[in-house]
Amino acid sequence: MKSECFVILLLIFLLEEHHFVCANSIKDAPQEPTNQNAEIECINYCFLIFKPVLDNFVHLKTAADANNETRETIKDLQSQLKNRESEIKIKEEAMKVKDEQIADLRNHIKSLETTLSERSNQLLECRETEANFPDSCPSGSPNGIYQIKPRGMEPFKVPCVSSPSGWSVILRRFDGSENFVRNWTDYKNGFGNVRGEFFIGLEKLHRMTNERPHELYIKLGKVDGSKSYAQYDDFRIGNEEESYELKSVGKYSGEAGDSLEGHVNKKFSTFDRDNDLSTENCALNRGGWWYLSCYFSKLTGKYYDSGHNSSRHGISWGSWHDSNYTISLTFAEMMIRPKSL
Ligand SMILES: [Ca+2]
Repeated sequence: MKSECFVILLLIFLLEEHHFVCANSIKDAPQEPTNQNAEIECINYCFLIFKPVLDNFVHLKTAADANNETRETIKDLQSQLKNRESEIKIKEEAMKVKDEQIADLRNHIKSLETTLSERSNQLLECRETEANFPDSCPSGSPNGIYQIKPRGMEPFKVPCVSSPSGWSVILRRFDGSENFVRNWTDYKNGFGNVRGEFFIGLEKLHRMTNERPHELYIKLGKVDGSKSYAQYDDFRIGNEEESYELKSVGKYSGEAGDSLEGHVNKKFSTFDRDNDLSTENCALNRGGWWYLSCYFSKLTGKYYDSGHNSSRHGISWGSWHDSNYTISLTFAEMMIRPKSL
């Protein structure tokens, strides 16, 4: 604004000065017609003098306008920056609040985890409490491996079947993966894998069947795919001092015929413990069983994929294969359950 005033004053001054010069020139010059030419020359002279000044003025004016625009822009940007700073500050406050909330939640989660861990330990302790194991396979439960605790015994695992319901598998043969020609100690304690071929053990059978009356269910299969079964309503085993004698099988029912009644009151024999009635050892090359001299059945014989063994070492249930003991069954399962079910 100051520069504009200065330019205007300068112009006024120059106009006055040149008007005086031109006037003197005209006055000193001869009159008509040279008087008119001198006036034109004066105007041209004035134009030449004023034009750079005017150009400079325009340039200064343009620069001043641009400067003003820049100032406005800077002012606007400063205002926007201030707004942004305010927004950032608000967001920082909000983030601080959120951080505090997250810290609170983390503490809460940690507290819950501690509580959960304590509850899990309590639950584990409860599960490990003897009273929480069923004393036999639970009725109506799906097939699977269950931990049971018959009265007066430590808990142990046993396969339970759902159909028929509530039965515990005590012996299983189906692929020959387990060796059944084993000594007395193995038959006493049990062997094999409860998820595969196995025998539960005579000591457990004795204690389970003496604690409560048990039924016995036997499933059989041949290499041709045919199946059959035999059931007994009072299965009971003596103790070790009695050589795990087969005390009772009860009443037979089923389709495979009765090949176990003849073994009642017979002691258990293995290749290293000959309790049978034969002058020889019936358990040689065969698994342990309640041999007499020697057997009507033996579900602990050797496994033959062919379903046949001429030495009669295989798995047998005589009444189902016309006492042809060269036939060897390819499937056998013994199951028990308490009679009160
Ligand atoms: Ca003998």
